[in-house]
Amino acid sequence: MLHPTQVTTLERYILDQERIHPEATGELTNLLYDVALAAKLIAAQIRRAGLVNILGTAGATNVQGEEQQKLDVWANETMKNALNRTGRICAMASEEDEELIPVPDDVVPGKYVVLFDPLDGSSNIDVNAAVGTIFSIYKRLSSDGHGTLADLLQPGHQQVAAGYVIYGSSVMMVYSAGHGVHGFTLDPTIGEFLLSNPMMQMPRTAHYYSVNESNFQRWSKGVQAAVRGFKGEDPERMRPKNSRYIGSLVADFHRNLIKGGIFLYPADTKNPRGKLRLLYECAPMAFLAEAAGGAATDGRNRILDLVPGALHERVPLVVGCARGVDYVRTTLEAVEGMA
Ligand code: AFP
Repeated sequence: MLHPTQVTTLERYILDQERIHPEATGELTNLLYDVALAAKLIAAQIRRAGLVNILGTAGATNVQGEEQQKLDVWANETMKNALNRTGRICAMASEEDEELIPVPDDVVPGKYVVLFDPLDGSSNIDVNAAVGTIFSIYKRLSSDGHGTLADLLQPGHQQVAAGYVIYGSSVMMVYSAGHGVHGFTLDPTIGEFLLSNPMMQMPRTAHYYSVNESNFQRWSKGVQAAVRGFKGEDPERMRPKNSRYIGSLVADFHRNLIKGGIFLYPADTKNPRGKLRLLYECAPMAFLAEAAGGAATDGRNRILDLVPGALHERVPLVVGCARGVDYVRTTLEAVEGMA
């Protein structure tokens, strides 16, 4: 048991990591701390959701045509306000905003851009299931002034950091700046994220698969074959797995990271490019998966190599334990041939 004065806070941990990596200037530390502050505010609001009668739809729809709930709007504003006047970023993009979000004119733009999904899985709030905030950080490509669309449309392998906050039975922030994946649990009594899961590793063997199987008839033959394999119909190549699906990417990914599993959101006839967004969901989760020893593909290509053409582009996603991800890729190749 650690004495309370021996615990490691998020700030202390990131600072220590920076000391190990001399190229670091401290700005990324502060940026991650800005995200953590927003996460604490969002967590506090989510905890109160059942009490203050703010549930329900805000009446608006977001750029994907999905119904927005009030907490989505609130979380989005909270993220923007936590980041926009810090001088550390030159632009942002959010799953809830159609266009690039510039920093105010009276703020000197910084060297990073941040992209985020402020409240992923928000349809789960009404039923008290876990939701999350996903973030992704890149260095700007342009040299100065306001950030541009090109600064935001970078392939995932150029991320300098990515992570998520899961608002579950406890609140956890999980991030990677490329050197391992680290998890911090919020201690609500002192309002600090404390190191709880250093150097998280995706288990080598997947015990679970997570997919919305109600889409089965809409999948390609290859995807159907891969999922049948997870159910035990391909015993020579794949051991049967247990199934778990929450419908909240952060929660499904988090369980697979800890217990060992594969998450899929494949293309289907209703969503021919998949449902999840490359920049706000797939690239940051792929960055974390790879940093933890796992893998992520769109079925054929490594997610981190995909070059986004637009802010809200969607791609199919297969992410989790490397062997399971590879099983999906090779099964697609065998059934459907090379693209
Ligand atoms: P919501 O934010 O609308 O709940 O969507 C959540 C999400 O983007 C992702 O977190 C889930 O993995 C996925 O959609 C669930 O989609 P299905 O409901 O189609 O399974």
